[in-house]
Amino acid sequence: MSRTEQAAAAFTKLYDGAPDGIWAAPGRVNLIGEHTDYNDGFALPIALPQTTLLAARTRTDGRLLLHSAQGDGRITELAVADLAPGAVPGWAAYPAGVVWALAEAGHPVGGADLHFDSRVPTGAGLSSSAALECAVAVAYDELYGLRLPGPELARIAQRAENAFAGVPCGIMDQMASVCCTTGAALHLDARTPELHRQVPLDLPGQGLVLLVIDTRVSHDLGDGAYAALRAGCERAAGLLGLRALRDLPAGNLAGALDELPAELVPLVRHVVTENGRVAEAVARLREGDAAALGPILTAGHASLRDDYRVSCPETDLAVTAALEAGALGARMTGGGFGGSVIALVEAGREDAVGGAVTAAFGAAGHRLPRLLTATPAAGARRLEL
Ligand code: GAF
Repeated sequence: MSRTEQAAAAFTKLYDGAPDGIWAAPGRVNLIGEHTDYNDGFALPIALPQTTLLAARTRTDGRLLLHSAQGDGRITELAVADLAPGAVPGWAAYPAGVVWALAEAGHPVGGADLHFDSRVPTGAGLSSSAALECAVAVAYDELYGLRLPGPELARIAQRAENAFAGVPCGIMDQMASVCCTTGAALHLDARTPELHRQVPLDLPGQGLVLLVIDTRVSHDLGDGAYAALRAGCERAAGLLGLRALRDLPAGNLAGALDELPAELVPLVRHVVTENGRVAEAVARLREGDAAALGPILTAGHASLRDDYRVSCPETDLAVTAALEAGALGARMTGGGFGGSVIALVEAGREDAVGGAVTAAFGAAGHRLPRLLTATPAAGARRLEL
């Protein structure tokens, strides 16, 4: 039985009848452009082949029923009319928040029976929550005949996470989950997500592998550190008289840093140089030179470690061990404070690099990492049964 058939069969058993359809939404890794999205800046994520599947069917009584194959077996039952920020605890806040956000935006949505089955690792910085949200967004879009463009669905999903689940994230993860395409990275302009571009990225064709190293140090964006960084960036932009740090040209960086209190200097330096690294990475990819991403990734990690200070001993060790084992470049990906590291390696070297990182973790007494490889995969979509 395929995964799709399994999800349909589980739905049928739970809800006594077949689903209206099955949708899939992927997790992501970001190649470069970290902590830039909430500064109206740029990023370059790819969708992972790992997805969250959603089997769904509309209801006419305004009830919203949620069940996850990864949950405790119980069905959470809610009334769409009663959905309110903060009212739904746990994982169900992410999908329920999307229904709330659609209704809040004035879209004519009602209830549904939902069954999720996710293969996106949780707590690994690979956007498992965005995958949950975006699966609901695309399913509701079709089931309720909304026909919203991808960036609008991503905005709805981000609104769910910000206002309903209380996580002050930017829009990168939701844009990646909805708008990525197979064989390309998504060049995101977070100020105007509609202007995103697909940048072809044929890793196997260029003899490259992107190794994803889940450090198994669980990251949590809701714990205050992410919000504090975001607030620091917004304060710096305000002090500089800018709408957002994206509006600070790299040529004016040195002068701007002189005007800022010391604690904001490294934050601003990271954001401005990171936007520059995105532009450089896109230029190299457009020239067909994916291997040239290597040093850009490694420079991005140094900036996140030394200036933005969102790395941790495990992510730093994964980067160092991967580079020592011959990776072309490596960096933490996602929000940080744990999560995953990506390493760009020549094809055939992935086992050696992965083995070296695992050995280094063992020697340091860390939990051993989980390894996977990533190729740029498709964004959220309906699956054929
Ligand atoms: C997390 C957030 F959800 C994103 O919006 C982004 O800010 C990222 O951290 C850091 O680049 O994934």
